[in-house]
Amino acid sequence: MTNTLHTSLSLSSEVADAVATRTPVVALESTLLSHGLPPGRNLDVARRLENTVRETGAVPATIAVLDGVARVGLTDAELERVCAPDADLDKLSLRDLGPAVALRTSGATTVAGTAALAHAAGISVFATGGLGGVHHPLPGSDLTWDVSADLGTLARTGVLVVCSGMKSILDIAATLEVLETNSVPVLGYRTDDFPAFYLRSSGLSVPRRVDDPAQAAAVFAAHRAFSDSGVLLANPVPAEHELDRALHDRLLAEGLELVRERGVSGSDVTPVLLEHFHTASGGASLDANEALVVANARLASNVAVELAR
Ligand code: PSU
Ligand code: MN
Repeated sequence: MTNTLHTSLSLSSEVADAVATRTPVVALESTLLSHGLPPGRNLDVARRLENTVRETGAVPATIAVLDGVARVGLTDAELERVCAPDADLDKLSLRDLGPAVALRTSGATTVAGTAALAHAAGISVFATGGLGGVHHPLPGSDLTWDVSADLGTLARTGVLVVCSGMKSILDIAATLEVLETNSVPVLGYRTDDFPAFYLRSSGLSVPRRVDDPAQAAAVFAAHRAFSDSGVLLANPVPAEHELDRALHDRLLAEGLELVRERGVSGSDVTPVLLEHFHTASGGASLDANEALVVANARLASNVAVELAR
């Protein structure tokens, strides 16, 4: 038997070289491109994210599974494939990686899937938009079992994830509790308020605050001496791109109603809600989403540069 995982994890030569020479690398996820943004716009964002990482002195490693090979660092043609209107990629969380590799299918990786592959490739800094979390219970029930595998993966994977908090469709207080239970430090970047993706504040406090990339890097390095878990660095959406709160609340209520009407569940909930925001906000949520992931890529890159010092 061949070593399936070994032969199925493929680093681009640029990324392999950077990892070997301890050059800063930033992992980027692909679900936000294929399932979170409309075709056309997603490719622009994908390239902008990679350019932002390069400008800040690190090597970008966008991650996806293509024809059963987990690719860390995509060529431009592979990036185009991930973003194509007819891509029809699966959404791959960590539980889906084994099946995708063994059955030779293709998919975009979520935070959980990307973090696991980045870690396997020797990359410790990762930028995304929003983390998955604990969903509110369905009407008529007082308990939900829909808890994103992003949380369990961060609990066991030593990566620093830079995000803009989590989407306000989630139970953010419960999500922060689960992160605490799993010993994942949560840091606010230049803020005392935990962000909520399109909004700069969720109304909840961050457990800790850092004010520059060097502090974030130092916390991550110190944490890793005691624990195998990851660290969450929460960077609020840039103020000029924050969604209007009233518009946000209306879109969220409509989106949740849509999800209920159509009986959407599981991993389809987030993409359906994001699409509703994007079509019903006249593009404002797209601008916010792009601005926040670009800012997160820049911050992740700055932290990766500090870590490599
Ligand atoms: N950030 C974005 N857009 C997205 C996501 C993050 O700007 O679509 C994705 C991430 O891949 C994250 C996923 O892992 O949303 C959460 O999905 P779920 O709620 O099904 O766990
Ligand atoms: Mn889920």
